[in-house]
Amino acid sequence: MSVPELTADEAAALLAAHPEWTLAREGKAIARTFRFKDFSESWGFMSRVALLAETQDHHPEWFNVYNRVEVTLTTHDAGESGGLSARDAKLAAAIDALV
Ligand code: H2B
Repeated sequence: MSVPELTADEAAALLAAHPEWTLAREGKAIARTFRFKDFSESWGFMSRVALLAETQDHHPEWFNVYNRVEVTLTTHDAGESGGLSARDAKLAAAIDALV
């Protein structure tokens, strides 16, 4: 199923609303790094995001080392080979509401 990519204006609005996120992968994704007290807190955060992702049927790419979690959001079903969509904006907003 093809999902529409955000326009440049829509992507700019997303970043304005969620300033901790930055564009990644030449505008095809957004990324944010989270830092916690320790691994347990990182894992707790990842567990909560995993549940959100399941409810939204939209899943993050991420990398964790101890107290750091790097999250990248992109939509595999958008554009020719993935891109930024409203699904990423919705998940970013929900993740921001957790922290
Ligand atoms: N997650 C992400 N990040 N992008 C998608 O395009 C996507 C997803 N598609 N999770 C969903 C699942 C799709 O594969 C299922 C079939 O709805």
